[in-house]
Amino acid sequence: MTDQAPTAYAGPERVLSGVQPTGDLHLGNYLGALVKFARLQHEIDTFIFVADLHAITAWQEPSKLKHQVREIAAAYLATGLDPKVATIFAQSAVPEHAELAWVFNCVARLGWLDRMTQFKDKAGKHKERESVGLYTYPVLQAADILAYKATKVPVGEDQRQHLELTRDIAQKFNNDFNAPGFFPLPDALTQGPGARIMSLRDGTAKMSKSDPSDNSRINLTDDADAIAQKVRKARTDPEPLPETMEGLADRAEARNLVGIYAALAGVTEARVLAEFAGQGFGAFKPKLADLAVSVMGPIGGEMRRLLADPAEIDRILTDGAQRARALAAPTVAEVKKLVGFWAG
Ligand code: AQP
Repeated sequence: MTDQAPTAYAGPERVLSGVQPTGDLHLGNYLGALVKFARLQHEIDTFIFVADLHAITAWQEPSKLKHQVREIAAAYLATGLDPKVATIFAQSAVPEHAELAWVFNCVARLGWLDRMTQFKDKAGKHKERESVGLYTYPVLQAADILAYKATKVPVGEDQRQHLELTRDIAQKFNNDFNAPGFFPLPDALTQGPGARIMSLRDGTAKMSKSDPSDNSRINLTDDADAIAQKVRKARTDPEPLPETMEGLADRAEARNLVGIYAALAGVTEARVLAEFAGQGFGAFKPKLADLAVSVMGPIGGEMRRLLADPAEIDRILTDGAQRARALAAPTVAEVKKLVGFWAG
């Protein structure tokens, strides 16, 4: 260990993010992550992966996992990721993720992981029954990001704490191995109106794939009828919409629906209130349903079209994995040298 002053990373800006193939993607994944990927690919070198290593931190049916990976890849393509512009790949096709994660397991401290709220939320009262992988999940996430020396990570608000841990790991690695500026300290890109979409049944819980109630979320593959019905059934209150955001302070469900409308329409929440102030949910919900159908409907259709030709998706993932490995392998080789491995 040295106590050398940190030197700033001087490499290029790069975006990296991923989604787990653990079930139907929903509006929260779409607004919190996928929309940002499609936008960023035209601004910065962008790497987007399907997180199948992360997925098995909870049980996944082996006969279905490959298809689940293709579904996420189809969602990426249907929401505008262009494989000629962005690098799209499956995490398990790039062994450097797991290799670097082991080194980072030895850099991260138990106390750091003990503070991760997502593990506490997911494990609940029975943490001794969870996989060790679920506990060290944020360490693998740090490896995902730093194998590519990514500097920007577009994620939902729920991932902010994990990004802080990635920064801590990068900083400690740079210090411990006397390699100032070797890894960047990446920034989470969580800004935007879709950063935290809440459940349609409970405005205090995030919209999540693993919520047992399908009515709690709008899935990317829901058809128009399902979307309209879920919006109609969404929990609300009897009050009309107020004129300002302050008026939504204690109305979690109402605030969530206004936020969803704003994110889907690409306008501010204030603008939504300017349009609907004084109206009740009987008037607002059908407008929201129409908007959601018009944005999400074509995505589901395009996913179904893409999934009809899995060979083409596999071709894109194979090509992406080659490009990803070409970048990650030299970084991990340098890490092995810095650590002093025999095979370094
Ligand atoms: N409700 C949400 N609002 C905004 N962004 C969200 N994300 C997830 N839920 C919301 C963002 O979607 C990206 C991919 O998430 P993931 O599938 O890798 O894992 P997750 O965050 O654990 O998503 P879920 O839906 O909650 O899955 P389960 O239920 O399996 O845990 C991330 O950028 C995440 O921030």
